[in-house]
Amino acid sequence: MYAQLVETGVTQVKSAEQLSGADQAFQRRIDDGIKIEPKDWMPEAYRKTLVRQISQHAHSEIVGMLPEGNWVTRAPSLKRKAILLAKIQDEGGHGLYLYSAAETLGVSRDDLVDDLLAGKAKYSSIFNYPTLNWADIGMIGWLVDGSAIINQIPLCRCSYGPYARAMVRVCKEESFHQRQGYDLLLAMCKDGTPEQKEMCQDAINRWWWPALMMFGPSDAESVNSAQSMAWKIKLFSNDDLRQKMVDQTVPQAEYLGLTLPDPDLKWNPQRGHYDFGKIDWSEFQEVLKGNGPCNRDRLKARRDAHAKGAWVRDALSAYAAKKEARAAA
Ligand code: FAQ
Repeated sequence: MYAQLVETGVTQVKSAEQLSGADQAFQRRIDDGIKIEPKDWMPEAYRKTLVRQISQHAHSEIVGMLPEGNWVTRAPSLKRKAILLAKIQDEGGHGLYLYSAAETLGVSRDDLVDDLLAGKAKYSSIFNYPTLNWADIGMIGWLVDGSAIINQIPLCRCSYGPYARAMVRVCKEESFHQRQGYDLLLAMCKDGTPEQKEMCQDAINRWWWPALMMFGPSDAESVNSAQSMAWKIKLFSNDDLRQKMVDQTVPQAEYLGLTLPDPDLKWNPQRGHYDFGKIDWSEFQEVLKGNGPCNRDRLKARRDAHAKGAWVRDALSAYAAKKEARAAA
């Protein structure tokens, strides 16, 4: 796939002759599977690519708490509420590890958060969709965390040490998140009332296509993939991971007795994969431009939370200054 991406010329990857001596030595380390650590020399473009991807990932975890947070007070039982709270707290933790991983590349967390609040930074398109009924919480666990795992397991082997190590724990937690989502849907689809099963069908109708969009634009349109794959920041292309998600999810949907909203979905014995219908990339582009159903609400919620937390940051700075003054005295 990497060769195909380079061939299509979507992204220009420098040939060995075009790379400087330092760049060549760096590329050899990557090719040999040696992890790059914060104090190692790295090309500026490698550093920038990592800051871009890791910070977008961190923002996604933080904004991703909002759609589920909407249901904490309305969870149908104490057990489901405790599970949901634990999951949302895990996502907050993932955001914090990821901001820390980004900081090892010489950027400040404050600047990254400012970019998010100013609407300058991207976060995953999926979190701009609303959670309208309780089954949506199951769909987020099953489909959204499910997609996140497929994307993130390879990142445990990516070339940048702090990002790869952060991903190990993140993936273990995402796996619990996916299981709890599927368990919730099993309860509604297998043991629930016909109305509850209908809620699940309604939810999958709304979440299926946005979940497929999470993997990013098609390989032909992905501007960053070729270089990121050469640097082993990404190990698989967007389309390969998306196909994996479809193949994995179809039998699980069948077991739930739900219909995926795609008339073109069918097993292709020649390819050994499911074929699926065309993704509406115009919808994806609109969401990225800020015009999804919840973009404005999500940013407002983050801005309000940040403003409300100002006194905590002030108190911590005052405490740190006092401690420093005491130590100096
Ligand atoms: N949404 O050239 P590519 C989670 C942008 S965590 C928004 O293919 P790349 C946990 C992309 O940034 C979910 N923007 O880019 C959870 C680029 O724009 P730029 C997040 C998107 O980086 C669960 C442009 O399009 N996971 O779910 C999206 O090589 C439940 C061109 O695209 C990660 O961040 C999108 N979906 O590949 C939390 C994983 N897709 O920056 C709470 C790490 C693409 O040039 C509840 N990230 N764009 O201006 C990655 O693997 C990659 O960054 C991709 C995109 C695959 C997302």
